Amino acid sequence: MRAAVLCVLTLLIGTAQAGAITNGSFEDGFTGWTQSGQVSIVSGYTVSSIGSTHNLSATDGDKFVIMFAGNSVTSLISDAFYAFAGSELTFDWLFHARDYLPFNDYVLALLLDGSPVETKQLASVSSVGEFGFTGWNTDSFFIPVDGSYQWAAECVNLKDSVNDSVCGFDNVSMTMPGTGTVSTLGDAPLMAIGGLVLIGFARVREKFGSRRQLGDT
Ligand SMILES: [Ca+2]
Ligand SMILES: [Ca+2]
Repeated sequence: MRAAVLCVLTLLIGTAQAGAITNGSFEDGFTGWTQSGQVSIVSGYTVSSIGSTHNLSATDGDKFVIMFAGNSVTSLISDAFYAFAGSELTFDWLFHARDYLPFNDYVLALLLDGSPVETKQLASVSSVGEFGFTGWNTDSFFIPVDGSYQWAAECVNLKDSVNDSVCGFDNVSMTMPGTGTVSTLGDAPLMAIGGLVLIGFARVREKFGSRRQLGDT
C-alpha cells in the first residue's frame, strides 16, 4: 500500500514538473489561454512606420499573438500556472505605436498571484516615439516563492478609442534553475484565477490611469 501511494505521489510530482507553459508559443491558437478584446493569432505582422516597412514573423515556431489596443473592451491575454521559487518566466514582445501624444497608448505585462506581484510597462507611445515601433524584445519575471501565478498582458488605448496601437507576444516560457520544468493548472483553477486577474488589472489601472472615451481630452 505504502509503495502504491509513493508510486502515485511520484507520478503526480512527475506530472507537475513536466512540460512548460501550455501553448506558450501560440502554435495551437488560444489553447490554454484566456483572452478578450481584439486579439488574434497571426503568422506575420507588417509595420509601416515613419517611411519604412518591416515584416515581422514569430520568434518561436510560426505563429504569435497580436493585440490591438482595445476600444470598448480591453485587449488582454492571460495564462495560469504553478511555479517554483527561482523560476524565470520569459516572453518576447513588440509594440507598434499607431498614435501620437498625448494619446499615450501602452503595453503592460503582469505577474499576479491574485494581486499584482510585479507590473512592467513594456513600452508606450512616449517611450518609442509617435508612430514608432520596437521590433521584438525579450523580458522576464522571476518567481519569488512557490505558488500559483498568472502571467498576463494588456494592450491599452489611452485617452481615446481610435488609432489603436498594436502589441505582440510569443514564446512565453518558464525555466526552473537546474531542471527547466514547470507545471500548468487545469481549466477549473484557470476560471477561478481569471476573476482574480481582472481584480489585479483594476488595481493596475489605478496606477497607470484609466482610458477615456473618444472626444475626451
Ligand atoms: Ca510562436
Ligand atoms: Ca489610441
